[in-house]
Amino acid sequence: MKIVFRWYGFDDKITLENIRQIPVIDGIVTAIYNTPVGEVWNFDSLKKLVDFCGKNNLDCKVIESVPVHEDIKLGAESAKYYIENYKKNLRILGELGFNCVCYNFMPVFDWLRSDLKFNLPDGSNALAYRHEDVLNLDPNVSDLSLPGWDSSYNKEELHLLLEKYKSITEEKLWANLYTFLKEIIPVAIESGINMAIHPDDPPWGLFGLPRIITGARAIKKLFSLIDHPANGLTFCTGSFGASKENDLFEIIKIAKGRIHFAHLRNVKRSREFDFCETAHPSKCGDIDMYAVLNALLKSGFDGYVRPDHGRMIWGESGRGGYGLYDRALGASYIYGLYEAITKGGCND
Ligand code: DNO
Repeated sequence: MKIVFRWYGFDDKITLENIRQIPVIDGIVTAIYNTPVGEVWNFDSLKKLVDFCGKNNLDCKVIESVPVHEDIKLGAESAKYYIENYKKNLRILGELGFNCVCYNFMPVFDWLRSDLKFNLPDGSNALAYRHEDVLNLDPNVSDLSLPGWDSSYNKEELHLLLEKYKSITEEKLWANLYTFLKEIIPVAIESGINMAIHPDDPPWGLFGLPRIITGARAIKKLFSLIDHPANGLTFCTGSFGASKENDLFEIIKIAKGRIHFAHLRNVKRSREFDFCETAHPSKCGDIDMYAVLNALLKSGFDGYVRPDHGRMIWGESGRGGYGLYDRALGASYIYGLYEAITKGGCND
């Protein structure tokens, strides 16, 4: 298992010098952020990232994300063009030694929260989701954007896109996912890359848009579409764990051998559909992080993990969920669990 840290590239105010001083970090997970979604990434820019990580003694093997163009999810005419570009990106990434690509298949919006600065009792703040607030948002008029999103649209584009999705049922979205996977998985295999789909966050439909990667049944279905380990999963405890319907241990069982990347973070659920993010340790939220990591390792997991969204602590401000301090605490905690589990001290 390798612990990686998300870095938003040269524009990130958190530097590799900062990151390499977190003693448990093996590598970086990053992406190219200034190329429009669907276009081919520049080889030299990627190489520059890889080399820079290397100079800082950090591995650079994981991409999060290569975003999937909406036309692919919509099954539009131009989907073919964007799928070909996706393949080109995978080939370039393979050539540069990347071996894991995280992506998602959520229509229009990536992860969604209603509050980017929810006050926790200890004076820190975190990301939170209140279903009622989200239902009251009209995506056509509200300003929706989150620091982690790979793309944002202007109002007209967004309106047009939402109109196009009116005819996309869950079934159609599954069919379009299959078309995409059928084309790209063989290229991923050739390029030595494991594809790791990120679950929908939160794992339920919003604004009338379908969301399909939501829990155990969906993951079974996903794997059966293309039965190859390269068609794999990013196991995100916070995304799956936002719904109390999801049994994380059942998902780990189903996804044995197919989890290539794990996002480990904790959430505290309140009313049905409402939750806030917390510090990583088990005692801070509803997820038993020890039990989850233990189950993952017992299932043979040997992929990448990263601390996920952190709180803002010690007066830090910046990209919501992606400050330095709390993610560094999270990484150290994950390493502590890993060491205890693998040294056998507290294994059941
Ligand atoms: C949020 C992240 C997601 C994730 C994408 C993967 O912080 O977990 O934005 O990167 O959904 O495609």
